[in-house]
Amino acid sequence: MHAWPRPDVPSLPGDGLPLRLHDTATGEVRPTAPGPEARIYVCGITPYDATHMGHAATYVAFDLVQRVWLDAGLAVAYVQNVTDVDDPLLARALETGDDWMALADRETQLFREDMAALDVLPPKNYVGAVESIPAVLSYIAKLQATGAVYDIDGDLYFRVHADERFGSVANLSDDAMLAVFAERGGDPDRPGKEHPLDCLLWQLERPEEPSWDSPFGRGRPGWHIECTAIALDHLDSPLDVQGGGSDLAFPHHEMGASEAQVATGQWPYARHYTHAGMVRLDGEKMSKSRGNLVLVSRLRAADVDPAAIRLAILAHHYRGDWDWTEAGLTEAQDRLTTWRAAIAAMGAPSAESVLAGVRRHLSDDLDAPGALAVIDRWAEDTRLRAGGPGAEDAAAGPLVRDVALALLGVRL
Ligand code: 5CA
Ligand code: ZN
Repeated sequence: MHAWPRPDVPSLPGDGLPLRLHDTATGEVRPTAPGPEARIYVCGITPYDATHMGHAATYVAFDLVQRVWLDAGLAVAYVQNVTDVDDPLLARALETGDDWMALADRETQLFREDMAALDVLPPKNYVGAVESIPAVLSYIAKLQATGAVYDIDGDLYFRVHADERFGSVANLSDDAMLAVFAERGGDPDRPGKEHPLDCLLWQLERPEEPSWDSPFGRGRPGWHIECTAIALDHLDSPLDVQGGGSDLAFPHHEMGASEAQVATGQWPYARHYTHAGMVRLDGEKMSKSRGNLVLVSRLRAADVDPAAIRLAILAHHYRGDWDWTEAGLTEAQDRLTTWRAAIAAMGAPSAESVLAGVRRHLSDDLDAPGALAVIDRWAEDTRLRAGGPGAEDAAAGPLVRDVALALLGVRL
């Protein structure tokens, strides 16, 4: 599958800083990516509806990871998937009478356009689940060879406790795991399961559903193994970062890590499991299933500057949950206007401390609000000096423009 066009990234003077990032598994902010190439897998969309601000915020957060790594001189191997066959997509297609493939193609294309508009750097490999079925089959076979697979009426299940470290990504209690599993696509109560948390690897063909030939019978893959297989098919393990929204920590990233650890015999699957907080609307998680959506495409159609959308996101630390509001967008638009005026103003003070400050904040667990405050102070300084005497640096405006674009993805 193709991704979207790569926006320009200006190179900045001096050296970027190594990125420290929060890891859900250990609860710590730790250094990332010790090698010359950083490897990241970020869970992509299930394309049955348009990109909302929650998706946008998650992909902008991981875009910052990529930007900080590039600035630090690392090569970045970034893989993102498209869950182009899964229960919610098929259910939506059935509901609307759409062809499931046409629905997935349409929404994936809209997502590409939204990401390009938001200046999100594309992944190196953008990979669909459907095109990855051969990889999925090979990882199921590997799991089978370890004895970690059993079947119920022909459907294949992974014994999650075949991984002795199962549970150590999200660190939930048994009760919490069971409750969340049932809420997020799991089937804890299916008769015949050896353990309620065991997860589906391959589901035999059902009426009205797409299916593929396999050594295990015609059917389709379970959700978690799709991401595991796509990641390991394109990236050496351990990954430096497995990323996604916090709603994926359990079960998705927990199950994926255990599948990978059993299939490869290697621990850890990822050195960091990093999760973005949930964006809410009126206090409720924004979600396609709830339908309480603010869509990127709708804002774009209303001529909202994508740089303002990005600034509205970056005003919140990626790890916290937050509410999308009109007031937040207005504030971001005002900030954009102020910054644009400052970079065009005569008499701007030197911006070297802006570069250093933005680098320092972003390298410390992506502290985007701290980085915005650095540019705010410089813009305010510039305004106060306008027309007055004082040290002037003609290179300052262009440098701030480059810092904002290269590190924050904000086009001034
Ligand atoms: N296709 C799977 C991952 S393999 C999936 O979760 N798709 S999704 O379309 O539901 O979500 C895409 C990404 O956006 C995921 O990383 C998810 O965690 C994140 N996400 C979904 N809703 C929100 C939200 N309200 N706030 C922040 N991130 C969100
Ligand atoms: Zn995933």
